[in-house]
Amino acid sequence: MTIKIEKVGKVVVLRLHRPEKRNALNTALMEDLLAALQTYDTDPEVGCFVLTGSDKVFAAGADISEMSTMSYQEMTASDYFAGWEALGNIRTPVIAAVSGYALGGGCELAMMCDVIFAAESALFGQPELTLGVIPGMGGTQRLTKLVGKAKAMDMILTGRMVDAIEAERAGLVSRVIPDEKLLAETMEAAQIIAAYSKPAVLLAKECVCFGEHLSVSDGVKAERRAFHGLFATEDQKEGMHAFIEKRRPAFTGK
Ligand code: CO8
Repeated sequence: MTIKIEKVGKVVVLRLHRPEKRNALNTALMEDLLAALQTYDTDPEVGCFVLTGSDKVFAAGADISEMSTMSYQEMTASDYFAGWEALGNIRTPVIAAVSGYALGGGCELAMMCDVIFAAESALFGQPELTLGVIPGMGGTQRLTKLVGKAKAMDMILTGRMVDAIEAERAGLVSRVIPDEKLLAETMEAAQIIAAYSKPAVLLAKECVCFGEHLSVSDGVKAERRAFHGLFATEDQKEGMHAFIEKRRPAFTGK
């Protein structure tokens, strides 16, 4: 297996594990990761994923050895990298906990997650031009949406790495955490998310994701319908009654 899987309460931790290749993303790793995400996504006992690597590297990008000899015909016939888009169909929130290098496809994989928490040691970059190619797993699109054209152009055209502080300032990551606390703080956030009503969490994620494709007014209408729909759940009654009764809610996902 190219990943390690651990379930802690309602959180599934997926650890990229190809240490000898700096967690380079080959086809086997993609298949292992997607299979795990798809298996647990529909499990009512799973409320959040944490995707992480090692202390030194989140992922050093797509596997250059796997790609290096491929022809144009092989690339297009296999629609190389298209498989990664399946990650966008995962409905349960995914937090990327990034320590060390997140380069090329590694940075793009982190950006496919819903939230990125970065260790102080994290380094993000899109070095594809140094290899004679361009980002191929969404980097030109997602990075630009997250950090704006100026910073995205700077990173993609020069291939330089940005550290965690610069990444946070630019809007690429949501938290910078001391290395030794990265996993603990990420798990704390993941457990908070996983304890909420799962239908509500799924809709919250879905509504935020709508925003990328809809106008604000269409997005607000879709959000309102989703909000109304939650009044068909027991968890809505539980959450609001618990507030009124001054106790902690016990959500069941129903
Ligand atoms: N692919 C394959 N193998 C890799 C990769 C990689 N991306 N990164 C590292 N490795 C391998 C090395 O070849 C080496 O293998 P070996 O021991 O057999 O020689 C081993 O991992 C260790 O590597 P280093 O000795 O370089 O390790 P360091 O700790 O000194 O350095 C770095 C770590 C800085 C991460 C360094 O390995 C590095 O720069 N890696 C490459 C980073 C990079 O260029 N990433 C972009 C890849 S391309 C991409 O992601 C998107 C492509 C989009 C194409 C779209 C097509 C449709």
